Amino acid sequence: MPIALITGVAGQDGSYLAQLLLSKGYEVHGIVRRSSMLSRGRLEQMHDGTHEGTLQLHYGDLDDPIGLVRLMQTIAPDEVYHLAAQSHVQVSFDMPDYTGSVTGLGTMRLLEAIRVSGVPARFYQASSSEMFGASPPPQNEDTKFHPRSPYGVAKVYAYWATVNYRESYGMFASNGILFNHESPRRGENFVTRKITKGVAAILAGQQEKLHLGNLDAKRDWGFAGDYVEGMWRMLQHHQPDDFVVATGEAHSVREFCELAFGRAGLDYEQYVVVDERYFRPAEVDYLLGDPSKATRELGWTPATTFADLVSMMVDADRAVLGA
Ligand code: NAP
Ligand code: F7E
Repeated sequence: MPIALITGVAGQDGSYLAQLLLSKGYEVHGIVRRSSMLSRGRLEQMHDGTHEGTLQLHYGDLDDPIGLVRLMQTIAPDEVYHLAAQSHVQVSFDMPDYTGSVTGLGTMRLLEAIRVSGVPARFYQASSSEMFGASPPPQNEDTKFHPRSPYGVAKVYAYWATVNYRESYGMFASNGILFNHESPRRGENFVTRKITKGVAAILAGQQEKLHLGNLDAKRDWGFAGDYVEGMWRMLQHHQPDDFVVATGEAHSVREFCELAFGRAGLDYEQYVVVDERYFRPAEVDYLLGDPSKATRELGWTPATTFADLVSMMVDADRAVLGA
């Protein structure tokens, strides 16, 4: 039975990936922080009787390098999926130093923990389309990086650390350059979930308006459940490499609002208020991924359409509030 270790297992992607690996018969280990308690709700959703095996949780932090070495020695994983990060772009402007330490250096610490422990694990790095930032669309594996936030800068560092350990030590280390992916388990302060939760709260009479920032930004939004399959495929590939995972379709925040409110029979223009508090010091205007390499070499394609994703998220938030 292969052994997998997931950092950030309590996050959106971690919960879907753990679910996928358990269904494939893996022994799955996850790293959580003591404060992860609140977000373990996502993991509860896995105990629905459809998954074989159990998820074993371990305390750890990307800020604790010795602890990471100890975990590597104890678990001796075959595959490490590194998903933990300070992952919010706007927050990274407020906490640039912290974001650099966790999201950037934290990746180097984990790579070094694998190397010094001598465990021959395959390594997946959760790289991001935010590394492309201001580079015009469509973006693929050859597009120049031009990050527009401390988060994007930290992810560029982590990307190159991954390539460097591959080249220096022959490690099987791959970057998945994932474009935005969402789900009913998405953190509540990312724009898609903020909108779908807002729609449900308005319907339930708990909220009158929804305050948002830049409605004109365009993103290539896919479903997280589809994207974790791409992560797994990268580590089963015959060689380590870097891959874009995206849908190849972009929509604006405004279009997301239109569809989400429309799903509930509402007109977004009646409820959405543009609020400068949510504008960023530098914006990423247009991300549109070209996933043709992942399709060609990994046989990966997204299964969920944009309209289905929006409906899934609105319906889930309405169900929570009974609205
Ligand atoms: P998420 O929901 O924010 O999950 C991130 C996880 O990292 C959380 O479980 C968090 O733990 C953990 N974490 C944060 N700081 C940590 C630390 N110092 N030590 C250990 N764990 C720590 O993110 P996601 O959406 O699942 O994304 C997964 C990864 O993919 C992230 O690296 C993100 O940057 C990257 N990514 C995401 C997208 C996307 O659209 N979702 C696109 C491209 C790349 P707590 O629960 O304790 O807070
Ligand atoms: O913003 C605009 C905002 O925070 C999307 C992370 O998973 O994907 C994510 O980063 C767009 C931006 O995601 C609000 O200005 C408008 O243009 O949902 P977001 P993000 O910044 O694209 C990448 C690929 C990652 O790697 C990251 O980890 O929406 N926007 N109004 C707003 N955004 C937020 N959060 N809140 C608003 O009120």
